[in-house]
Amino acid sequence: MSIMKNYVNNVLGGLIEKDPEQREFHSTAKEVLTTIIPALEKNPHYKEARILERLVEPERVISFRVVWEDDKGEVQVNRGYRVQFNSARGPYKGGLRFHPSVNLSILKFLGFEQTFKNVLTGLPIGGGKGGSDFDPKGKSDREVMRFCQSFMTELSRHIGQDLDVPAGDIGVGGREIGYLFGQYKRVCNSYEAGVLTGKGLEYWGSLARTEATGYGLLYFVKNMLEDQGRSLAGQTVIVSGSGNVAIYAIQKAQELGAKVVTCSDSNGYIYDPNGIDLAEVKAIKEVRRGRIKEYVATHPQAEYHEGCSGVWSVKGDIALPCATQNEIDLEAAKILVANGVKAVGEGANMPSTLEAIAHFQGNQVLFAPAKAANAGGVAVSALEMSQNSLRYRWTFEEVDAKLKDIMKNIFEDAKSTAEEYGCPGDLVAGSNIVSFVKVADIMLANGLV
Ligand code: NDP
Ligand code: 2IT
Repeated sequence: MSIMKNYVNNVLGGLIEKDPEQREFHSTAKEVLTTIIPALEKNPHYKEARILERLVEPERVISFRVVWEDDKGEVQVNRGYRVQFNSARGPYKGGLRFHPSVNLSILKFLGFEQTFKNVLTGLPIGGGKGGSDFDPKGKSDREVMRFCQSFMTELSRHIGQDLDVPAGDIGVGGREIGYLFGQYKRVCNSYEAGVLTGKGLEYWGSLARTEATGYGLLYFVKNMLEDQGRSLAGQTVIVSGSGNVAIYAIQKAQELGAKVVTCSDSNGYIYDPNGIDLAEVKAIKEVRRGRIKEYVATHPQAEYHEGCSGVWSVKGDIALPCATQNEIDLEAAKILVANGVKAVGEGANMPSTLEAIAHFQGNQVLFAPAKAANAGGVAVSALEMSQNSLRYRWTFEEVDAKLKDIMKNIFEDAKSTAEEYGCPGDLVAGSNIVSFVKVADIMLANGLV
């Protein structure tokens, strides 16, 4: 075994030994570290500086108690976190996730992934992630507000516009960011607009931030297809999820002439042979905060199937997983390939398992990895920070044009780096190497950090 392969295996083995239960974090670390071996071989000084051991260790992990009162007057206790992973490129930046499954392994995987994703945007932001095991589902607006206020009362000590800038993720959208921002302002007695992104448009939010992740995903996939002489027009697309990322991915896919036939939530999926009616999905999810099965009440031609994983058995040309991690396992990947899928674009973070990625790549499926394909959301968050610093607002068209450029650059960087390092067409390796080399060089330039 080569020296560098051995080095990577030792570091990965050390992670498993230290925190055996952190499976999600081990997966993402394995995906990144095993694909950057060519860059380690070109730069043997990284090993001497123990750069991998430094990269996999978050700079700081904060865990705290969140106590709040529900509508019945009962006391509730949750756990809050912020993982400040890496500040080489700028203030820690990354979303907050509110979901019962949240734990340190999930937040470390997301923070590690975010560090590399944020470098790809070319904008000056480090990587972090946070959240809570709080479940916003079934809670009243007042309960969500009281939770957010309690959560921010503690979090406010650890963030700041030049220190750490959270945003949304699963379970955290405009409503939650509004409550969190209100409490930050109250606790800190200062209007520090750039401390959070994804804010409402009337209080320093950026136009196109809501749409950015889904739109960016489609811009990336469009670049990837056009590079192969293909187009999105006329393609059948399978989307999972029905939240922020899925909704705006569906919107842009339809605008670009594709037919989207599915969407889902954690209970099940919809198949609409006529193409998903996005206005209805928005009414269910954004207005009523309902369940996706309600779709069939107004669309009798559509089918609802219990169980979200069945969505991958629907036949289509392009699959866009936009729900959550590990939603495409090897079995689902085999079904997709057998059904003739030509491209996969990851809107969610780590939606495909390592085995599923290998199966796609081994079967000539064009594969757009999450940290490149879904970077549009955080990119527009960084543009929101820029606008807040300028005390100025760009038009929707200006932000959208910048987003398009950023997604094109990410695709081209990943593609050319994959070629340069001897793995042409492998956008997983290409994007990991681009960002790894940049972060590693900054960390070395900054001394023993
Ligand atoms: P939302 O909370 O808006 O939507 C999440 C969607 O995924 C919902 O439809 C939800 O269904 C479904 N979902 C959540 N957990 C599961 C699960 N365990 N199994 C099946 N379905 C599930 O979140 P976002 O759209 O913001 O995020 C979706 C993904 O995109 C996440 O992986 C996130 O990290 C990633 N992402 C988000 C960005 C953003 O800007 N928001 C940027 C980049 C990536 P249900 O309602 O039943 O829970
Ligand atoms: O995973 C992600 O990139 C996000 N949830 C968005 C983070 C951000 O800071 O906008």
